[in-house]
Amino acid sequence: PDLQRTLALIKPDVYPAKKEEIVARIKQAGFTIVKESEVSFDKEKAAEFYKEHEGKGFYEELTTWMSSAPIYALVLEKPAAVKEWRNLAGPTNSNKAREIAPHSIRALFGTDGSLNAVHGSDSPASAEREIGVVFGGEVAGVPPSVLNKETAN
Ligand code: YYY
Ligand code: MG
Repeated sequence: PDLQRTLALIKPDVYPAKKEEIVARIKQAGFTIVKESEVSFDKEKAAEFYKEHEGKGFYEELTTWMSSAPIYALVLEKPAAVKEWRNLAGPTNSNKAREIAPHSIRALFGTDGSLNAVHGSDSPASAEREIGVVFGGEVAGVPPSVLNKETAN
């Protein structure tokens, strides 16, 4: 099956404290980490990243929070990566996640409906856009074979 890429973010509520545990779960689930880096959003970058939510009640708080401290960004690759990473992350609200997906990352590491540990792109188109916002486009446009060489140890 064709490989696909998605964007994962480890958010300020759990970064850096839980980063290693979360990355271990990502690897355990069979994702290839194509690129990873600590990043800091300023308010404008957070607003661009979450622009689909502009105007919603939580937008101001969300973008302020996501620009308040460093986060950890990863480009993940595997077949059906977008859906697979959303499944591993779990439902948006960590309290709901604990009810219906108790082994998910948001169930295990998140707090509530806002502080929920991780981000996952919601479609291949979102993944491409978000990878561009975070990594400046140099990942989205480059074939996996090249990228994997660049990031190999
Ligand atoms: O894609 P996902 O992160 O699962 O949820 P979104 O509906 O895209 O919302 C983005 C982000 O905003 C969510 O992870 C937490 C926060 N949020 C919130 O604080 N309050 C809400 N009612 C909905 C979302
Ligand atoms: Mg979303």
